Amino acid sequence: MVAVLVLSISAVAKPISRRADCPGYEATNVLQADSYLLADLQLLGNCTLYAKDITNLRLLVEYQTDTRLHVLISDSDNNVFQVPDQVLHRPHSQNSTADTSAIRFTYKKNPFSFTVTRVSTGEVLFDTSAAPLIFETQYVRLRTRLPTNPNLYGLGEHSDDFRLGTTGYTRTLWNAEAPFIPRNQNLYGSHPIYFDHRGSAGTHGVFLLSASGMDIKIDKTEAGEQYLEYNTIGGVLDFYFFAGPEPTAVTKQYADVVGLPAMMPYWTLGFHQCKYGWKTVDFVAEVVAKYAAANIPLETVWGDIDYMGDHKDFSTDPVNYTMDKLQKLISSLHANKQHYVQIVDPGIGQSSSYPTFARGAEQGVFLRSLDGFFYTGYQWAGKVVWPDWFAPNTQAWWTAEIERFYDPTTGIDVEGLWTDMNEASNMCDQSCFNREGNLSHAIPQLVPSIGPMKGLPGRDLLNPGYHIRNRHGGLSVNALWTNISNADGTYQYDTHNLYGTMMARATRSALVERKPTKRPFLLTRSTFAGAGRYAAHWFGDNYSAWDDYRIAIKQMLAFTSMHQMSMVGSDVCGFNGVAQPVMCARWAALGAFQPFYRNHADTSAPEQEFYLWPIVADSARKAINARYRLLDYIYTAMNKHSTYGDPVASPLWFKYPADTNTFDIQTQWFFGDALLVSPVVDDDSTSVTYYLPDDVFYDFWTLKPVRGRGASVTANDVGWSDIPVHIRGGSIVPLRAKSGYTTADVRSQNFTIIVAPGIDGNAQGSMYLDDGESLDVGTQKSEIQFYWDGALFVCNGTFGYPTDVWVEHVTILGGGNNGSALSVGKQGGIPGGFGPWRLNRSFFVFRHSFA
Ligand SMILES: *[C@@H]1O[C@H](CO)[C@@H](O)[C@H](O)[C@H]1NC(C)=O
Ligand SMILES: *[C@@H]1O[C@H](CO)[C@@H](O)[C@H](O)[C@H]1NC(C)=O
Ligand SMILES: *[C@@H]1O[C@H](CO)[C@@H](O)[C@H](O)[C@H]1NC(C)=O
Ligand SMILES: *[C@@H]1O[C@H](CO)[C@@H](O)[C@H](O)[C@H]1NC(C)=O
Ligand SMILES: *[C@@H]1O[C@H](CO)[C@@H](O)[C@H](O)[C@H]1NC(C)=O
Ligand SMILES: *[C@@H]1O[C@H](CO)[C@@H](O)[C@H](O)[C@H]1NC(C)=O
Ligand SMILES: *[C@@H]1O[C@H](CO)[C@@H](O)[C@H](O)[C@H]1NC(C)=O
Ligand SMILES: *[C@@H]1O[C@H](CO)[C@@H](O)[C@H](O)[C@H]1NC(C)=O
Ligand SMILES: CC(=O)N[C@H]1CO[C@H](CO)[C@@H](O)[C@@H]1O
Repeated sequence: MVAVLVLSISAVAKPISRRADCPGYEATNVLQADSYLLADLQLLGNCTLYAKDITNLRLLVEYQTDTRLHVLISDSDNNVFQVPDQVLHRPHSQNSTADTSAIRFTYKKNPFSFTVTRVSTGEVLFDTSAAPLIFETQYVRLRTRLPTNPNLYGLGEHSDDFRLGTTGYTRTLWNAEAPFIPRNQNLYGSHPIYFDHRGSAGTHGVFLLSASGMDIKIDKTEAGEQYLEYNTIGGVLDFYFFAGPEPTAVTKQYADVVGLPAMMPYWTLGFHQCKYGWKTVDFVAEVVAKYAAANIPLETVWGDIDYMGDHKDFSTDPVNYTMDKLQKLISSLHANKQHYVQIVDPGIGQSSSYPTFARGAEQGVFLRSLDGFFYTGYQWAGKVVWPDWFAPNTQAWWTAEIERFYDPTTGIDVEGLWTDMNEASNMCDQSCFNREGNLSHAIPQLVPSIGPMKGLPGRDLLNPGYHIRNRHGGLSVNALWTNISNADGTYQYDTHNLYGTMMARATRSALVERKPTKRPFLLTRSTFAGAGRYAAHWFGDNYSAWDDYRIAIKQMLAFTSMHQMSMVGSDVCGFNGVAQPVMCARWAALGAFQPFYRNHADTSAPEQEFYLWPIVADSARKAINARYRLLDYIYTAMNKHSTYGDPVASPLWFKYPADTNTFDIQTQWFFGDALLVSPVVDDDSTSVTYYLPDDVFYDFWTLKPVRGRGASVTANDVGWSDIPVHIRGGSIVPLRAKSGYTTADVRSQNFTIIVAPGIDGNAQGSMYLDDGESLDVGTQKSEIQFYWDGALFVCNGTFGYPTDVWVEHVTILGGGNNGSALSVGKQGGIPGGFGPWRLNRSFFVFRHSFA
């Protein structure tokens, strides 16, 4: 959270002698083998567009698998920065070959360009002959030709249309503090992956593994030729092409490179309440009590920076949030099976009397200026220093600070942490740079050594000639100065976009050290490709307005289906501004069908807890009740995402890739495989027009069948607590028979199984069960499959998780009964006639035994 004054200072362009006709490079010394290709790329003529050209490049092409092609263009000396393997560990090549690969690399020698083609169709997916390659010390440009008006998605984090603009559109990747999540600007995270969906011809993905600041331009030339163009301020061109051809296959292939999202604890799927500006612990306790009085389930309470003393990490406010009072609050939450999460910021208050700072200074963990003094700026704690996540002692220091303050017996026994401000955000722009500091301890002489892949020497690290469209102006404005070096000799210029993800990784490790057997929970604001391995993410400081309610949907879709982050969601009811009851009622329902479900508001915004307005309370109760009955369905979808990369939420075209009507849809989604969510989206409206693909669906609330016709359907009189949800035909959905006040209560409820036959009469589903909190559950898990073939219902799989819960009913929807459900209940159908069965073994039942 934050409200920041933005002083915009744009860097001044330096005059530089340029030539318009950059001739590019020539490929020489080409060495081609079955599974790879190597070549030298020789500069044909200086271009000097924004910086000096690099004369000798190296090309490496690897057929890593039959569906993954790796193309790396680097400087031949390997000095140009590459994302360190310790930050993003690359997969090894499996030595596939051009002959077996689904996509093929071809190249032209002079000027050098390459294409990637889908073998099965001959379709050209990527073609860099659109413009000569430019590879300068501080500017790299590569343009690919594309079909006109392509269906491109991804390139988060942004608040623009889910299907990206194709004319005059620029995506800037430079992690930045972004209050109000402004449109068409760079936000908190960088995920340089796009999906190119070509309908029935297939989907592919293109990932540029680069942390460099960049503008990605999608536009047409004057002659009307469509292109996508990368413009970076340096780094290498490290591409991964994913062949798909199904959209879900692309995202799984991407996960093979950046990793799968961490599995979340079960309780994190409960409802969370947070607010910046809860002045006292007593006030927080009142919020908890008011939720209980309103009978609105509350799972987790969050502590924003209000709890801190002088806004310093690992401290409590001596008056309003004493350690003693906080401990009492947490004990009472725990007694009620509720949870507590707190915020931590990377900006560490610089004061010798602040032990966290003193210990960090002693261990040499903070970023420093050239002369060895601390690099300082301003953040919530006032004058601050920042941890250098590349320094050798930083992890140990951070872990020790977390273990000390969050000691379960003597400190704050949180269940999770929240890392904010980690772009990293600096309230100080370039004008208040200072480097004062008194080192309490001798520090090792810091001589930034430029080594392989750590960044070229001799660059202007503050004002590169090419200005990306950073929303703050110059690269260092409201951020860490880009000329600051990290302990390993790299510079913030190159590593800026990695800061938040490295902090998230360090924090996750600390949480694991603190409670080694428990699955950690961590929420981070800033992300880079692969951040899902460590953390959940919320979409930052949005606004309490209908537009931001709608944006929450497309942001979720990009993160879950394309960025391999599963636990994501917006601040429900909006962070800034005043939440209106009808909007908040709608958002309470919308949030219940997204993975991360937290109500949060700014200190300047009025209270917006769900119990404050009757219509919001009604909507929240109904939505949470449905969500909690679906918890195991959601948990199963989360597990599938964490295990196999199948997105927990996906756009309609992921399931109906050939249906062109779905390509632009950004206000409906599949939550898990089976539930199609189609909320009211217009301001203050009680009707919604949504799309139903040509398939059979069942209304989730009434269980009535609805035949989709590949057309829009309008629902009128949608009440303030209603949200249209459909079960997709062909699915089997496990539901708890009853909800509960907490997720722990829900876990002791029995199940009822809903079978929603598809057009062919069949259905399938699955359910994953474990204890919900162990980091390693070993064999104590159940992976259960459900099948229905029109005559026989089967439940089989593995049943390693010991449980006392039972299946009470199986309900077969539709059938010959024209909408009325058949069910097997307590009296009927179970072989032996015993009614419900315990979920610890396989089971089957025939149609004729259904009551
Ligand atoms: C580019 O310019 C550098 C000096 O600035 C020169 O050494 C080099 O030969 C030039 N390269 C080409 C291909 O013109
Ligand atoms: C692929 O080839 C490289 C180089 O020959 C070799 O080191 C590596 O072990 C091979 N990998 C696999 C999976 O075969
Ligand atoms: C402590 O609580 C009081 C009473 O709500 C409030 O006036 C004061 O601003 C709070 N102090 C801080 C540091 O938030
Ligand atoms: C960064 O640039 C500023 C402004 O030119 C300069 O004062 C400072 O010494 C530089 N810091 C480093 C570490 O180079
Ligand atoms: C810096 O440290 C020295 C030696 O410990 C001390 O004498 C001096 O007062 C300190 N200066 C400041 C500004 O804290
Ligand atoms: C679950 O079903 C079993 C078997 O019918 C029953 O004994 C038990 O009371 C049920 N549990 C709950 C929480 O309803
Ligand atoms: C489970 O049942 C289905 C449907 O009858 C069957 O196809 C499948 O092989 C069974 N799986 C196991 C592990 O028995
Ligand atoms: C219900 O049955 C009637 C008569 O067979 C048929 O006309 C109608 O389309 C059916 N409705 C649904 C929803 O299947
Ligand atoms: C900076 C910015 O884009 N703010 C937007 C936040 O949301 C409100 C309401 O949707 C818009 O009006 C603002 O323009």
